[in-house]
Amino acid sequence: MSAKTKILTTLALLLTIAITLGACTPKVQLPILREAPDFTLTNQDGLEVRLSDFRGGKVVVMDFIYTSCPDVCGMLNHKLKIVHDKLEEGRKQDLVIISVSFDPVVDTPEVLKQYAIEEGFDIPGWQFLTGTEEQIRQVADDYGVVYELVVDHEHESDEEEHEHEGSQEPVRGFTHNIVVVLIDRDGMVRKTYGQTFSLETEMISDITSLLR
Ligand SMILES: [Cu+2]
Repeated sequence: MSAKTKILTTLALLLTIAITLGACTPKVQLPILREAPDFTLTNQDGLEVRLSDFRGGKVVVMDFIYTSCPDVCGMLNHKLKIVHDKLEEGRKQDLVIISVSFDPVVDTPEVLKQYAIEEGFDIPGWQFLTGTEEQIRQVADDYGVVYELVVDHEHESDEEEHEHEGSQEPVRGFTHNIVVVLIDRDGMVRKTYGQTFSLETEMISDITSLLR
């Protein structure tokens, strides 16, 4: 056998081993990053929800939003809805989606409930959570979520002020980063997603790997 043939034979052998191994191991093997910090908040039905309640059974995907966000938060939740819809029927009940609102002043349980219904997010297992400002700030800090209330007084209209009472309201919103956390059945953080992630090739296969 020439040196070249030997190398080619070795490569072919390695490739065969790689394919064989690839076929019988899960595609994704997410590392265990840390224990998910626990919290107790209130959901859209006014019930107390503790993150650790899901330990020992459910995979949790959690994002941080506010319902009056003009763009990003709604898009993010629509992505999570797609994830839920694409899971196999038998696995859906093992996934819990948690959306923590960092706008507790506006996002009361009633507002969260209404939002969930209007946006088509009122599916079993999806928890929309709120709490006191201190509680929310603590949870956000624990998960690396940064948000800040921005009140734009420039949009207060002097002309309309006398015509419509409501027009005196300044424009209110939040600047915030995007954090989506994936927690396994044992309450361990396995991945954190930021602004950009692929649904099909990343998040869905990550979640599926944890649901096995
Ligand atoms: Cu937003």
